[in-house]
Amino acid sequence: MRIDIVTIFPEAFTPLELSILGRARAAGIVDIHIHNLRDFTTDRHRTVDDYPYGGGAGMVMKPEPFFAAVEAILREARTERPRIILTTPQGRLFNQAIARELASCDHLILLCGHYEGVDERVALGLATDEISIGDYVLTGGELAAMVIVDAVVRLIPGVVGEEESVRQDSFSEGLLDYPHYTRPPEFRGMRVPEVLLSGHHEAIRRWRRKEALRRTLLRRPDLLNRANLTEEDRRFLEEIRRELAEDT
Ligand code: JEH
Repeated sequence: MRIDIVTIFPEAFTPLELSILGRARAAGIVDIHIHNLRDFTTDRHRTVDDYPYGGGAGMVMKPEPFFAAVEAILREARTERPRIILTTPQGRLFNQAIARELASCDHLILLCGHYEGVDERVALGLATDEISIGDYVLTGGELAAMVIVDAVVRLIPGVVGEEESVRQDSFSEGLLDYPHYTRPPEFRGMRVPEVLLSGHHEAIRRWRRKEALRRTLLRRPDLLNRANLTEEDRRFLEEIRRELAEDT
């Protein structure tokens, strides 16, 4: 997969060179190119912003450098139909289904705005997608682009270990994870649940499933409505509800 990022802060993307993504890059699984938007300006001052038509506070990013940057990328990459993603608070809310969809693409181009935002003609005439990573206010689109790249690249086969990608397809998707423990068996008075030390694989499987359901019920009940629940899951949920009622 090829990924191009267009930004006025190319230095902000150095974390992408490191860790998991750096490995994927080294292995030739992803090819990431960072572009400085100012390199696609034509004036002496390399101007990327201007005053908003209609007045108001702040500055708006001009459309021409974004169009010039994408046109240069398309000439170089010669890929069929890249997804051109504008990160913006007005976009559709990013989630794992969108990450999976983007992971199947050959070429992603991410456009990062700043200031009060980007001239609407970039959304209308250049981007194929407008995406927001969540309902909170960032100062620009760079962190959002990095979140999207991280979530997408780890889904490409060969980027993270086998185990993790298999867990993806499994029915446990859609629930919160169960609690994890490692050594020591007791730490500052907190004991590892006995069942995990028992070596009884079926008992461990049931405990993990029930604890995943318990956490999801307590912390993210909205996820339960969409999860694929088995008869066993429904019994566990009944037990959890009963246990909660006993505790009051
Ligand atoms: C933020 C790209 C480009 C922030 C807010 C506003 C109401 C009040 N999930 C996300 N959060 N923020 C971004 C994002 C994504 N993806 C994001 C960006 C840009 C992405 C510039 N900014 C900064 C920014 C709109 N607010 C409307 N206002 C006070 C009434 C505050 C501004 C504009 C620009």
